[in-house]
Amino acid sequence: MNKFDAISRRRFLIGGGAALGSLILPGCSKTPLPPTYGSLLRMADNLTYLAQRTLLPGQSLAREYSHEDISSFPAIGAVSPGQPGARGYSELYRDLQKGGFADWRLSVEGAVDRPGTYSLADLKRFPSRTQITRHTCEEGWTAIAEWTGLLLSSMLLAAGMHRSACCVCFHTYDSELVDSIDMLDALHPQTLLAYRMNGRDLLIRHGAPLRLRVESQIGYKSRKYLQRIVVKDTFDDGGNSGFAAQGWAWYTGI
Ligand SMILES: Nc1nc2c(c(=O)[nH]1)N[C@H]1C(S)=C(S)[C@@H](COP(=O)(O)O)O[C@H]1N2
Ligand SMILES: [Mo]
Repeated sequence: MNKFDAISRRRFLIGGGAALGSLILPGCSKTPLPPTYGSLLRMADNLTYLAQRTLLPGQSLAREYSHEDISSFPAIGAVSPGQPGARGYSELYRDLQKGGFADWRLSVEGAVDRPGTYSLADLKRFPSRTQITRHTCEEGWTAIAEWTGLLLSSMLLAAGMHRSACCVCFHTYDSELVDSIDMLDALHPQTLLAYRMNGRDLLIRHGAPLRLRVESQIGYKSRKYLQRIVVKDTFDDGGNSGFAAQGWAWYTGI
């Protein structure tokens, strides 16, 4: 057992009184740290990861604000991935957008007992949560908005996530790149699959019809235009098609 194994195991023993802890332990104790690809920066990210996951309670809540705090909110990326010529253009998305997303489905796959697809109406039948939170973009701006959606954890439980699950990968319409989050973030009580923003259906420029909200991480981890969710029982940051391989820090806890 190496030092990191020991620390992460101890953290789980200390912090794992909740059922959640024992849920996360089996798969993840095998791969306590994301790979570094020999990069110094990645090693520093891993130290941040290790420090936060060791010292902070994994389920600490991001601050929530009141309606008066809601601010203007820039949109990042394409105006719409359905617009020919736009960055991240997708014919699939264009057709879905044309149909008002009636044919859009979220696919849930991988280390789950019940893989399947969900329409927007299906997702809206889950209990919803509304939260007003601050988004922090790596480019240096912040913005506050109200988000409504279902907890990612509800979806994972409904899909029968395996006890060995270690991380959750997100595929989107506007990019070939895959991103992932660990189970502490995936099961975090503020991690949402959001379909509403500021009381209205999510606008296309903000990721319609469904986006991720990971309030414990920098803005780019909150993927827009969700297409597929894949649960993995070994650590997977998307490898060569992952964000991390493009030089983005995989873990950006705030
Ligand atoms: N699919 C997808 N998700 C994405 C992005 C993107 O370009 N495509 N941009 C990211 C970045 S850098 C930020 S800051 C937020 C911005 O969300 P917003 O466009 O709603 O402001 O989305 C993140 N999620
Ligand atoms: Mo960002």
